[in-house]
Amino acid sequence: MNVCITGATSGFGKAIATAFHQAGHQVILCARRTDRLEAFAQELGERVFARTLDIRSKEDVFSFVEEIPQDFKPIDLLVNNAGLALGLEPADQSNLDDWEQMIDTNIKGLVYITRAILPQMVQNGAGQVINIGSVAGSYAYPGANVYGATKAFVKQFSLNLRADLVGKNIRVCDIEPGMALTEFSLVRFKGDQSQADRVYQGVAPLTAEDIANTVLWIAQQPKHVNINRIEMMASCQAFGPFQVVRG
Ligand code: NDP
Ligand code: 8X3
Repeated sequence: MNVCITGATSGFGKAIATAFHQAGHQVILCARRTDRLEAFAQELGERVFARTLDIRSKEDVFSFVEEIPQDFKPIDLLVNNAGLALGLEPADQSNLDDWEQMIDTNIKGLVYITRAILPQMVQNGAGQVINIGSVAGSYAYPGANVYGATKAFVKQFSLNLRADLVGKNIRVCDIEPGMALTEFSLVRFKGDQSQADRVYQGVAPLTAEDIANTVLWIAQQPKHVNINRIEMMASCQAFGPFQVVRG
């Protein structure tokens, strides 16, 4: 298979790329940090096409897809993983630039690359899209405001893609993980390592490998099986009560 994975320099994306590469597939990788991307591509060796890309740039997303070498086509699987949360402040105190970056990455970037690749899949009569959503797209929590809303978009976009693509031999899934140990919190807290560490203190969160195994399993299902959504959490995480403010 030829597998395109966005956000492959860290966390889930890197683990997903490793899992598919180890399983013998060709991987097409992108992310913004060239040094990390090149080092990772070298580490993997053969069967890799890697190219720096900021998925917020519509023009560059389409150029990237154009530049994918012929021997890495057709793209059998697109894993829309690149994304981020920025900040945990209440909505009235949030940074508007952070909100825009989350919308531009988690929604617009995901939409650009999906739109750039889908016609090839339709023409080829085969393909699969696996989106990385989040439990934050289904459950509200304080400070998740725009981040959670972007992941709700990813969930509904995934389901609507299913509706459009049914009968075209293209499968779509939204994986919705809870707390997982990656660089996610370091990014959310703008490089504050101690704040990021506190998120995972005293618990066993999901790992990037847990997500990679799930993506691989979904891709390995027979063609007639479409996993629509998978919501997964660390055993230590569950749901809180509704808040009721009295008086
Ligand atoms: P990481 O921060 O470890 O990885 C995020 C990846 O996304 C990096 O490779 C980063 O690469 C890439 N990325 C970010 N912005 C862009 C951009 N504009 N263009 C291209 N690549 C970009 O976090 P995770 O692995 O945890 O996150 C992966 C996905 O999983 C995200 O969509 C996140 O929302 C989601 N998620 C994470 C959970 C968690 O608890 N960890 C739980 C649920 C969902 P670079 O900086 O080099 O561009
Ligand atoms: C990341 C999981 O619970 O931090 O999407 O929002 S959570």
